Amino acid sequence: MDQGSSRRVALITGATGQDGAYLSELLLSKGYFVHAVKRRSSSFNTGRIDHLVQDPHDRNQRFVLHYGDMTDSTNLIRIVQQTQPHEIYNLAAQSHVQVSFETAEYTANADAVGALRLLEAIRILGLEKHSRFYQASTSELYGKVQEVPQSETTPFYPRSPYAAAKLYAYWIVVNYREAYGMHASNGILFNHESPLRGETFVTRKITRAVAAIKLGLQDKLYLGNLDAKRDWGHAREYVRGMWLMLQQDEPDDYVLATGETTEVRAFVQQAFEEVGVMIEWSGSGVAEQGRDCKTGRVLVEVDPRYFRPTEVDLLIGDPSKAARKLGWTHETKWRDLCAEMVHHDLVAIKSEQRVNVGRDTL
Ligand code: NDP
Ligand code: GDR
Repeated sequence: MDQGSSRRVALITGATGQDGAYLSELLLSKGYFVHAVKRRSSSFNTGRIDHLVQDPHDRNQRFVLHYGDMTDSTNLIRIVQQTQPHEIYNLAAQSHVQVSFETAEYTANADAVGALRLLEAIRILGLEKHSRFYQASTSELYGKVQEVPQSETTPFYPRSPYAAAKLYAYWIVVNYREAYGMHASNGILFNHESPLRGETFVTRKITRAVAAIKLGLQDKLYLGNLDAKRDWGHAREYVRGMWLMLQQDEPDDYVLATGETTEVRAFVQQAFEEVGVMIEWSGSGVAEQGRDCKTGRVLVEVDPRYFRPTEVDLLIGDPSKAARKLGWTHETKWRDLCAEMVHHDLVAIKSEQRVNVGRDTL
């Protein structure tokens, strides 16, 4: 494995996820040698990065996959030791908020202690001054609304095992920066979506369902809290912000967001409009329904199983520090993002043999 002496070398955990795929593409386009960590799985889990995988016999190979897991410190130490990365992007996490209520201990292990393991690997190997570190922190840290818009100075109030685990990760990054002089930064990223978004997050669940309903493959879309408001941006633009954070002379923490917030209900409406269906709402709470204005057919229903024990009602970020210091801004508006996802899913679902409607759709 010849990394080339002058080439920048990056290590990405969570490379098989939405952000990992976009970040891998970005770094490869910038000439980096990219080491990507993937978990062992009994089924293929590299669908988002298959187009980047190269023949290991190719002498010009610049994208290398490593088996790894955030719960295995010896494995992480070995990967960091072998790859000697200039930049480490810690994107791996059990990232589903509702699932974290079911798998709280595992989520803490992977998301909180996992970040610590990686930081310790850097320290054990004496790479504090060699490896810069990015931590995938989240707007879920803000949780219960304290102030809006939320910025780097807004107090945290986590509302889920996921957010509590990410809170630990946030602070351990700050602590290792201050204690050991590491170039370690937190990106406090608000929700970002794309056609690569996991199918159980609300935007993708909606766009896939709208496409499947349009194609006559699904009857209805069942959702939880339609009142929740999120600040949705495009994932491709957010990974650029991650990279910019590690190019700064000094490490710091930054919010990446659009500054606009939208109800889940409005996203549903917009997604249906993309396929020519206007939704009319009636009822409230668990009795709320969305009907096709023309036919009266019920297309959206509320199912309380998707309600969370504690909810984050409103997220809207203030990205002005990132704009000022990194020169980062978002470009894609949420309606265009929604359109891109619906049109992607219309094509994708046509090529699937069946839609896994009965599958876990949290
Ligand atoms: P995804 O859920 O799409 O990807 C998560 C990645 O982590 C996958 O590659 C997954 O592997 C991997 N992973 C999960 N558990 C482990 C583990 N124990 N060991 C090693 N790898 C593991 O998330 P996103 O790409 O959307 O998000 C990336 C990061 O950013 C996450 O940490 C998330 O919490 C955080 N974040 C995301 C935001 C968003 O809106 N997308 C906003 C703010 C923060 P596999 O493919 O095998 O499941
Ligand atoms: P979130 O994303 O919890 O914000 O975490 P998600 O898309 O899961 O939920 C957004 C909002 O939609 C409401 N909702 C539903 N959510 C899901 N998943 N399924 C439903 O059926 C449904 N109905 C309503 C939710 O209650 C919530 O209010 C995402 C993840 O990517 C985290 O890893 C990341 O840290 C944050 O974004 C920022």
